[in-house]
Amino acid sequence: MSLPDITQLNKRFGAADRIAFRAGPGGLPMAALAGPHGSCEVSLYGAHVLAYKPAGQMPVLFVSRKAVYEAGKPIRGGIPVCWPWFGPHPTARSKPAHGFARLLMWSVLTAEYSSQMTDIKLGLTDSEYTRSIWPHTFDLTLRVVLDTTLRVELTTANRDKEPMTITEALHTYLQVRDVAQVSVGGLDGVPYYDSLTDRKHAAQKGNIHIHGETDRVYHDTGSACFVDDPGLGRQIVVAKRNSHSTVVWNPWIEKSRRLPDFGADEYPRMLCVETANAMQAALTLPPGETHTLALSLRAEMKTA
Ligand code: TA6
Repeated sequence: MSLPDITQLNKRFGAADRIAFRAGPGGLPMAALAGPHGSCEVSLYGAHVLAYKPAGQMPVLFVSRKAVYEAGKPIRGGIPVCWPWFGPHPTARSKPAHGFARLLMWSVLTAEYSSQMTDIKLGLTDSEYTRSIWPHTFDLTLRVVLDTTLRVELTTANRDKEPMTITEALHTYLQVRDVAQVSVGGLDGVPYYDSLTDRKHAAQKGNIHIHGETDRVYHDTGSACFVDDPGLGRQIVVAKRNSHSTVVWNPWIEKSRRLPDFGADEYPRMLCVETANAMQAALTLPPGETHTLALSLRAEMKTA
């Protein structure tokens, strides 16, 4: 995988203390964005948001200390882009879990800022490699907008002559103080599929509490999620647009031990609340059409 020239990126897109490109972990190029309301970091590898820190607050995203930063491997944490399929490939288990978008180097399309906002767009188009595992031509854009919230927008453009069917997710790893103390509101009454038991449930009862390995796909919901974290004295709001599924995941103890790029002691510090179109929310995009999956993250300190 050829790495973009960081000096050229800074010449073309850099902007004083607002937009800077540098070699991140593993030497992978990343963009550091800053503004009056906070800062964030986006790896060009996978168009992967690695960090988001609102001004005066603790970081919002979790990244494992054992994360791997190597071509062809997913980064454990931040906001992985799962596309053009969510989860294992529906028929070919040899194909990468959660698709290939998070395993490829993206290019910088635009990088701009104003007094309140810093905004970068990354792009990925089909290649011989992608067409060998997914026979479609496409343009994929990831836009990250840093202002009083962090907005992440994944836009799929079907450049093919045939319709394309995708599932997708912005697989957000939130940083929490102790996941066993956290509650997640916004999904009360929503039906969900429990991936651990392969069972469908008619309705979530009240807020979600995590007391073991949890891996659920909530269906037919456009609702924001409210992650209440008493340990850090804050609530993280995960709002979304054009997403019909929300995935909630924590590996807990045993699964954590089986993940080579995740510390066995890290599961209390994280919770995935994922903005998705998964399972029956698969999207079929006609030729020439576009679709944008949008996420907005904000952290609100709880008054004492
Ligand atoms: O978050 C839902 C999920 O599909 C879980 O089943 C678990 O596999 C997680 O994603 C992590 O997937 P990854 O491929 O990043 O290890």
